[in-house]
This record gives sequence, C-alpha cells and structure tokens, in this order.
Amino acid sequence: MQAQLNKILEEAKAKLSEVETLAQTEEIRVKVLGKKGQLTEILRGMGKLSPEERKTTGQMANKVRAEIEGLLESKFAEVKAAAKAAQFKLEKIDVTEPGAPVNIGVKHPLTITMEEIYNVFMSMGFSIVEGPEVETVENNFDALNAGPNHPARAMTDTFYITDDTLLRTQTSCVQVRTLKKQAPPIKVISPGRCFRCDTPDATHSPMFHQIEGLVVDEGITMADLKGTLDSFAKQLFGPETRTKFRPHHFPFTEPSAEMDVSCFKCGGKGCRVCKGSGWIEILGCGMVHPNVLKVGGIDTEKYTGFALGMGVERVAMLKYGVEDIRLFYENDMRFINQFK
Ligand code: 2U9
Repeated sequence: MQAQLNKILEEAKAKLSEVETLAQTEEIRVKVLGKKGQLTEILRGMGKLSPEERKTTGQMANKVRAEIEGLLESKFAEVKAAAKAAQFKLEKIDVTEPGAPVNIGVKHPLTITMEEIYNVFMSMGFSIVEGPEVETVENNFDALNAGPNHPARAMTDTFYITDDTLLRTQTSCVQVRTLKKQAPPIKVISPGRCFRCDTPDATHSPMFHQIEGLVVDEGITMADLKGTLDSFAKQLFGPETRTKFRPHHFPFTEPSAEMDVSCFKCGGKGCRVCKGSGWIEILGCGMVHPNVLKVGGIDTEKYTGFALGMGVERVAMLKYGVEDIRLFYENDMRFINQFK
C-alpha cells in the first residue's frame, strides 16, 4: 500500500509538471483527491489493515495528500496567473496610439449661401418663416394674383398632385400664410425648396432653393425696398457693391423690378462672370400688389409693403464660380469639400 502511495505521488508530480490549463489541473485533482480518487480509495481501504500498519500507512497517506494538495494549490495559482496574463495581452489597449480620424463633414455650399443670406436679413430685423412644400393652388397662384390663365399654372410648368394641390413653385406661399395669420408689421424671409417641371441642364433643375422676403407696414415705400436691398447687396458682396433696379413684371408686385449688382469679380469693368456687362442680375422685387395684401385682409389704404425673391443656387453659382447647377445635388464629396 505504501508503494501504491508513492506511485500516486510520483504520477501526480509528473502530470502536474506538464499541465498548462485550469481544466487539466482540475482533472488531476479529481483523479487523485475526488470522491472516487486514487488516494480516497486507499484511505477507504485502510479499515482492513492491522492497527500497526494502519498507523504507518495512515501517516504516509496524510503526508502524500498534503504534498499533492500543496502541489495542486501552486499549480492552480500558476495556471490562473498565466490565463490572466494571456487575457491582458489579448485585451491590451495602447492608450498612446493616435485615435482613428473622425470625418466631421462640411456644410453644403447651398447651406453656406443660405446662412450668409439669413445673417444679413436677420441683422436687419427680419425673422425666418417656413412652410410646407406641398401647397394649395390657392396659396401658390390665386393669392399671388396669378389668375387662372397665368402661364406658370400650366401642367407643363408645375408639378400638380391633385387639381387643388401642387409642389410649390416659389416660397411666396409661405408669406401668403403669414399674411393670412399675422397682422402688420410683417418683416419675414422664407427660405426653402421649390419645384418646377424643368428638364435639368447647366442652369435648370426641377428642384431648387429660394429665399423670399416680405415687409408690410404703414408708410413702406419703394425707398425702403431700395435701401434694404442695396444694404443687403453690400453686406453679401462687399461694401463697394453698387446696385441698379430695372423695371420688370411680376403678378404679385406692382411696380416690379430686377436688381443687378456691380460685378464682384471685376468691380464693373467687365469680365467672364458678368459676361462683359459689369452687372449681375441677383434678385426680383417690387411693391406688394394690393390684391395680394387683400388676401390677408390687410387695409390697403393704411398698409403697403415690398417683397423680394432670389434663387439660392444662382447666388451660390455666381459667388463660387460653379458652372453647372447639377453639381449641387450629386453629393460628390470632391465638390462639396471645396467649400470648407
Ligand atoms: C407675397 C407677395 C409678394 C416675392 C417676389 C420675386 C419678386 C422674384 C424670382 C427670383 C428668381 C423667383 O427664384 S426665382 O425664379 N422671384 O423675382 N419674388 S418679388 O414676392 C412676393 C412674395 C410673397 C405675399
């Protein structure tokens, strides 16, 4: 029996020197010290021995058990430490490593242009109003003095949704809504997307952006219109900018005009941007037609107003020298990143 005990001890020592994992170490513990383990079996069989033999074998068995328990304890500690070290190695984070670059993105050139225009008007006391892109024929045409025979109402020019609803062709309908619900004084700009049945080319797009302005109060005259728009042009294109107003026609304003600015590229001498004329057409404007004011229930004897409208793409194309409107809608980062 003592020889058996020695064999168990030697075997346990040999095996424990080879194992590397927690599971293998546990396997040895169960094989030697478990309920049906080699040493447990021996201790159980000791009842059959003589008292003398039981004493010496018992002492030796206890010594062997203590030694194996000690070996197991240090092996468990060793494999646990090795497992932890391996895990640390695997999960190691180099806090000194530079972070992955974050792509922050840039503002779209149309957004940049719109924000510049907002800032100028806001500095002059205008507030920004927005409205739906799907509008009534009434708000988009009738209220703006564009009668049933106005050419813009043709199916070929406007995207109709039903007989009474359409995709707005200009943002004037937002100001019509303002006129209907707000009493003067009114001083607003309305930016947003507009839609017209145009075949896309370098200067046309079926979807484009407008910013329109409307001022209604007592005693508003053409002088207010000219002063406001001249100041707008100087703030947007530089203090040397000169303006000129040419007569025009719009159904919603009377009188109406188009405003040209002196070319911000050549200062008026004539260049490629202004096509040699020294002037660039920038917006339309006029004194609000009394028929339009009446839609909002406004007393046209007491109140007058002026309005203006401009295409944002046109302003951005001129300012940045963009030669094809379609570039704005392609989301090509090589184009958009140039406006950082
Ligand atoms: C109300 C009354 C009048 C808005 C105006 C223009 C002149 C104009 C065009 C510029 C280029 C549209 O984008 S474009 O094609 N617009 O010239 N717009 S006055 O007049 C209004 C608006 C609302 C109630």
